[in-house]
Amino acid sequence: MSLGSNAEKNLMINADRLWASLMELAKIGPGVAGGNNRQTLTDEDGEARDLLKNWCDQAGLTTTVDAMGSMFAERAGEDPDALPVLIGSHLDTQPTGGKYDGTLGVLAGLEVIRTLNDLNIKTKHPIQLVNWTNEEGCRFSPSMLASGVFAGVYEQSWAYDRTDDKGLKFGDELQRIGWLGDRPVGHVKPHAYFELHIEQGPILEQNQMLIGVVKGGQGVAWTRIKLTGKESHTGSTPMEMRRDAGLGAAKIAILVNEIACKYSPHAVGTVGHFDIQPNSINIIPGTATVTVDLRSADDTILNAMKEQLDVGVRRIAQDLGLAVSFEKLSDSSPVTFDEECVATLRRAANGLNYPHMDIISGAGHDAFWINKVAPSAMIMCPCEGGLSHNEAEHITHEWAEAGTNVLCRAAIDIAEIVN
Ligand code: HGY
Ligand code: MN
Ligand code: MN
Repeated sequence: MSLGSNAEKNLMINADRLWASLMELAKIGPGVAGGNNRQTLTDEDGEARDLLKNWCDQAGLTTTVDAMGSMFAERAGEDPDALPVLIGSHLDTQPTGGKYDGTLGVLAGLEVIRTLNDLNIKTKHPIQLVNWTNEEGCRFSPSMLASGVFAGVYEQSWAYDRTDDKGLKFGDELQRIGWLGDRPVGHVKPHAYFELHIEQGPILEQNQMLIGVVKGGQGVAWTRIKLTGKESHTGSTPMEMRRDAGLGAAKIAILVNEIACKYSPHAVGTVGHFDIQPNSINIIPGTATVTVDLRSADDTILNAMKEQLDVGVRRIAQDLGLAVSFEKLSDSSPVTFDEECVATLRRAANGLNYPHMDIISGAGHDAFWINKVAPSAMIMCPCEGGLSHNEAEHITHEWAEAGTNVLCRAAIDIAEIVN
């Protein structure tokens, strides 16, 4: 059912209320430079969940929580047998994250529901607001963990055993913050899923677009590589006798950059984490652990990069006399979103006369996994300078408002207004 009546055509969200909620939530887990450090399953994540739950209660929603801690707050539909339309994203942040990555998608979903309540708009399908646990994957890898369990990509027991760099387990931390839900993962069967997210790249702003209609996303391959050499004295060990794991890590960073640049702009590659031990100025590093993040929207390129990484790292290890081990942290193919959902979002942007363009998401999102179990699609708003995963991440009121208006139109289009 598309947007017919004038009421629907004039339906706009309350942008000031949305912005006030964004700023209120941004107070929880403040960073050191104006952004946020609200990592998954920390006390700060628990505080943000409590605030969201209060807001959902005030909006008259019924909140359920599943065994991965994902929150589902339902606005009832008129047809009790109709499956819910899910809208949402994530509240967890990077250690030096911004105020809007994930948070905009959750609070935009809340604003859609608040607006429908204000106007007493009734829909056939229920609408559920979702906060997915551990989208970022920086504390407990891989990213999009809870949505991955929801989509059957990961076993819940495997997810529970994921550990952070202090050896704390995901399952134990979920219990500790009091958000181990009583519903089985998958207790909700979505009719469709829509996610609003900041672009986290420069394309929309450079093209003066308000909306990105996301047709799909890059495939992602995360690997943790451990090199083992031999600690020895930096002063008295001749160069030809060394087994320098730190040197190996540095060469891997150069290798990853060379591989990705070979396929640029259709690929990216990063070594984001280095751990060199014993990290002493006058000891040759005996062990080094690095993480490698390879991405491409082209599966052939992604597979070629993975192969070249494997061959190149083994050669580096052999040349330097190092032992090497690989741990695959995540491995997902490029994503293509549901055509009907994408068309619904494009129709909503058109109806609002917002300048928009099709885009492929560079970053990973929960919608990538939910797309496996329900028709899903995303919209994006620009972010200043394309900057994200940086405390200086910023968006304008206008961008937040436009994205939320499109989310609202699309959600009620699929949820079907009945009054
Ligand atoms: O890694 C990603 O793309 C997302 O930010 N978790
Ligand atoms: Mn995100
Ligand atoms: Mn992120």
